[in-house]
Amino acid sequence: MHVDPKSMHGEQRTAALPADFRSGFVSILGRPNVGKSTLLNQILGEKIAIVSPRPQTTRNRIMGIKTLAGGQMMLLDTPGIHRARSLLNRRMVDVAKRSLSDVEAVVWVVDAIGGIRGDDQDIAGILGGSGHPTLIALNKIDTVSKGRLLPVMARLAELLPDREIVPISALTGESVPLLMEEILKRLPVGPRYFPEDELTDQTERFIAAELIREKVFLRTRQEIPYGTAVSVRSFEEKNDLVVIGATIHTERESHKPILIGKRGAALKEIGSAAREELEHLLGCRVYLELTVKTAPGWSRDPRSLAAFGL
Ligand SMILES: Nc1nc2c(ncn2[C@@H]2O[C@H](COP(=O)(O)OP(=O)(O)OP(=O)(O)O)[C@@H](O)[C@H]2O)c(=O)[nH]1
Ligand SMILES: [Mg+2]
Repeated sequence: MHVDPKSMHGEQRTAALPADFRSGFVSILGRPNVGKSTLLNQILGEKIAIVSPRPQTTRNRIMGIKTLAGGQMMLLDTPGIHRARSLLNRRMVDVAKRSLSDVEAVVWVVDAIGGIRGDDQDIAGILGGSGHPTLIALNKIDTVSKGRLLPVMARLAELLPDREIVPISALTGESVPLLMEEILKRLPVGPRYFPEDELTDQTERFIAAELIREKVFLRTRQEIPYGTAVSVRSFEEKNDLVVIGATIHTERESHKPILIGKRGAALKEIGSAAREELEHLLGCRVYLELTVKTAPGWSRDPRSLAAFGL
């Protein structure tokens, strides 16, 4: 997807890149809920990856492209790595681990509030053996005192020695420019792969489905969001209006009335919250038609998972 199609194209596209222009793919890894998607959005300055206070929000690999004067990085936001039991969660963890085979560098995001957990130890083990240049982003420093960071940093240095640790806040943006500089230093000299106004390889349809899923994550409780998937049935541009038809698939019949709410109130709230963000992202008016459908066992069925990119 592009941002602002009228931006600076011609001039800069033909201008020669500096001889030391760097480029490459970078995986953003970490356990669930540490702020990987928030970091991607902060780096891009646009929201392309959905965020929620619950773990296991991101299910797919999401690429964001950041072009700077000195280089271009293709950042891969990934699902959180954890000891997964269900088929859906195992597939998600596989997506994250597989991203390592496509990248030149890794940013390991660690949660300064939550501290180091068993999943972090597993990740350190994976990264220690991977041979990729790795930076550690110690995130959420807006909420902890400096004194509390030190023991976490010491533990990280034990788990994965000799890697630069950059304390950041993905939420406020504090030290994120410094992190970007450090990422760039670790990439090889290379070409600019994408036009500089390109933001992501995700389609508008995919982002629309994700934004709807985010609103379900934010507005429903317990296991409901985890048993929910969203697909876009139709996406039509009509003059200055985009008409989107989407289906919320829910694993259980009993979740359907909760998602729909009294006289459709809950579904209406989900729809209007998603529509508002879609209008901002697409830069035009959006008409969103949402329906809820029961799809028993979709998260345990490999064919259904494949339909959702897993
Ligand atoms: N205070 C604070 N909260 C943050 C920061 N970064 C992320 N969060 C919050 O942490 C929660 C999880 O953020 P996400 O970006 O969805 O985390 P994630 O690592 O992508 O999570 P999964 O996709 O589930 O693996 C959200 O409530 C964010 O607002 C930060 O720098 N400071
Ligand atoms: Mg995420």
